[in-house]
Amino acid sequence: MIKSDICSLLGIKYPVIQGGMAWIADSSLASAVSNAGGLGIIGAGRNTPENVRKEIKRAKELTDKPFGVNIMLLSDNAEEVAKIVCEEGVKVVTTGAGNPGKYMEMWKQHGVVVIPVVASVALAKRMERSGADMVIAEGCEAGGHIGELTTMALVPQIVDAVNVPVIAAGGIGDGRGMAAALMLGAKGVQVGTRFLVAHECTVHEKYKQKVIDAKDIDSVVTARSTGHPVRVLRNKLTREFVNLEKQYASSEEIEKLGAGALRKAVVEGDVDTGSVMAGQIAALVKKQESCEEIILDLVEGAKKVISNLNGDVLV
Ligand code: TUI
Repeated sequence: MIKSDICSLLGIKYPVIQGGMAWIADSSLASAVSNAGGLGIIGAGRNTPENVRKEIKRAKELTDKPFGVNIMLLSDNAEEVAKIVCEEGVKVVTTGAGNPGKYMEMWKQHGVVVIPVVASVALAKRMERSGADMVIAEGCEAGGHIGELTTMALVPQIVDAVNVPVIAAGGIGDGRGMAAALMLGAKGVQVGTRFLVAHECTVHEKYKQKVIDAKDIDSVVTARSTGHPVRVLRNKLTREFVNLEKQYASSEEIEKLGAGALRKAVVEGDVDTGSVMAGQIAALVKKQESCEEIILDLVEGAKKVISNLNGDVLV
């Protein structure tokens, strides 16, 4: 059995957290992951506070297990959603794309377990000082908004820099990736792209198919020049981004091209001019499965490679 401190801290069976993917991770996906023994996360993204509250209420009906909400800090609604999680008694908050420092005190007062996603040692240390219970160290193999460092380089540096448990994210899609993360000192993993194609994920079928069809080199990073780089699968939209960036277009112009593009792909299934956010591990994701099958494959796969390690590499 693979277990760690984070299982008791979060009240979960397996140290597997589902990424709080904006527009994608709703109550259906989050409750399925929590029911299967992981930690399901509702991604608030840029959704309205009313819709996020509805999703939280629905998740409570679908599972009696703990689940969390991811707050995307670039959203204009971040502050309101930060309050809603307290009002609704949500057990866990993860954050992304910024520094959640100003909300920490409120969350701690309400007994929320706070797990910021960080992409640097400096932010990890700052978050620990402000009372974070754990941190998710996310490498730039991840889909969506990313930092600069890879998971391989980032995780051990953050493990050495903080005393709170570290969860690894970015590029983890099977038991081998999970085992590698544990070897780097992580106490668990956060997985996004593989859960995106889960039966219980309500993302448009064309989005799932694009992830399943992706090859190793099919993900690219757009909008680097704006300071908010985003990893997505190649399509007509990414070619337009390249053209704009080649012409040294302004950040406003580049961000305008990206506005609403994620929703367009997720909800409308427009995978040509929409933004198909996915991680570099997409090529390893070959079929749709249930959340339970995904979690068991991650955990059993990790156990298998760890127990075979001696025979394989030590003489
Ligand atoms: O947040 C994510 N991934 C996301 S958010 C998102 S929605 C979006 N849509 C369009 C444009 C931009 C975002 C899609 N994917 N992952 C967590 C994450 N956070 N990765 C990296 C970071 C990060 C980066 C820099 C966190 C903090 C940071 O610096 C903050 C500071 O103040 O130092």
